[in-house]
Amino acid sequence: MPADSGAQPGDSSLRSSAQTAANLPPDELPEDNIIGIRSKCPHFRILIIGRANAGKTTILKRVCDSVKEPEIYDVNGKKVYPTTLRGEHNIENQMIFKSNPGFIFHDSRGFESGTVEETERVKNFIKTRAASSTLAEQLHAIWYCLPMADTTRPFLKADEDFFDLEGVGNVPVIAIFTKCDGLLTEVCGNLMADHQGMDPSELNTKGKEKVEEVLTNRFKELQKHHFGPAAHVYTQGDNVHSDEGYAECAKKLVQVTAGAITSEALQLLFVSVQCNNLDLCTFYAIKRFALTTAY
Ligand SMILES: Nc1nc2c(ncn2[C@@H]2O[C@H](COP(=O)(O)OP(=O)(O)OP(=O)(O)O)[C@@H](O)[C@H]2O)c(=O)[nH]1
Ligand SMILES: [Mg+2]
Repeated sequence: MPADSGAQPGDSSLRSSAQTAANLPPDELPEDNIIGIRSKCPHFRILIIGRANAGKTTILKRVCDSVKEPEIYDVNGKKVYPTTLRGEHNIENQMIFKSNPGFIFHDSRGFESGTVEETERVKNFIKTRAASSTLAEQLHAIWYCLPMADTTRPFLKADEDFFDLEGVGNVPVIAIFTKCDGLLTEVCGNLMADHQGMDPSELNTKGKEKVEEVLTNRFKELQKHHFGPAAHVYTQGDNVHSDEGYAECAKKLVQVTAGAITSEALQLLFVSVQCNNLDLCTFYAIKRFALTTAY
């Protein structure tokens, strides 16, 4: 945990999960004002899962509006230096972007076939965090990156197994379809073959529509699992640094995550840690005002 986090692991004053607030006596419920919540839980904690090279760090950089690599801390708050090997991450480590220190990210290459050890680590991590009695130590959301570059095999069996995993139930999971430009190229190739001489702008529009349809169907497939994702987003464009579509994806990811959080206290926390999304803050401020003045 970074030195400036304010909260200490195991701090018994940070009582309870807002996700399970309904089971708590009234005096232990999380505060419903943002100063109270932030004093108990200064960070919003997200686990990002995805194969090596899936685009995890890229999407986090867009969400946190950073061009720099994140800083990494071990569980004791000691700074660690990342390995240069792709996909090698310690899920317990905490990644923080200086541009948006309200988020703590945990990084995992997930459920790749054959990596039983990592699978167990992810399961244990989720289980332990779920059992934590402090809001600050709990996991608040999971972002699951699924690269669409391999169009013939969009999901590995191991990925699908994740969405049947007991214990994930309380934490909202958002599916992020990454590297969709590969899918768009393939779809446009098929369209060109079927409609020779199609106008390039029409081809592009129709291609994008088709990609959206394919991804919606893939999302529906995932939703058939016991703990399917609450929502999905997808990256657009191959220039991740300048494409507007990529920035749009990051913005939508934040919006759908806010919408998927069922606890009002956690939703307030999530909205409050946004440094870069004024629209979202305004939307939830108005919504909250409307709800409180309606009674
Ligand atoms: N074409 C394309 N490239 C992408 C996209 N997203 C990320 N990339 C590129 O894919 C490469 C890997 O991206 P990262 O964000 O580092 O992937 P990662 O999942 O963090 O990888 P590890 O940390 O090694 O597990 C980089 O070169 C990115 O620029 C995308 O949507 N389309
Ligand atoms: Mg990475």
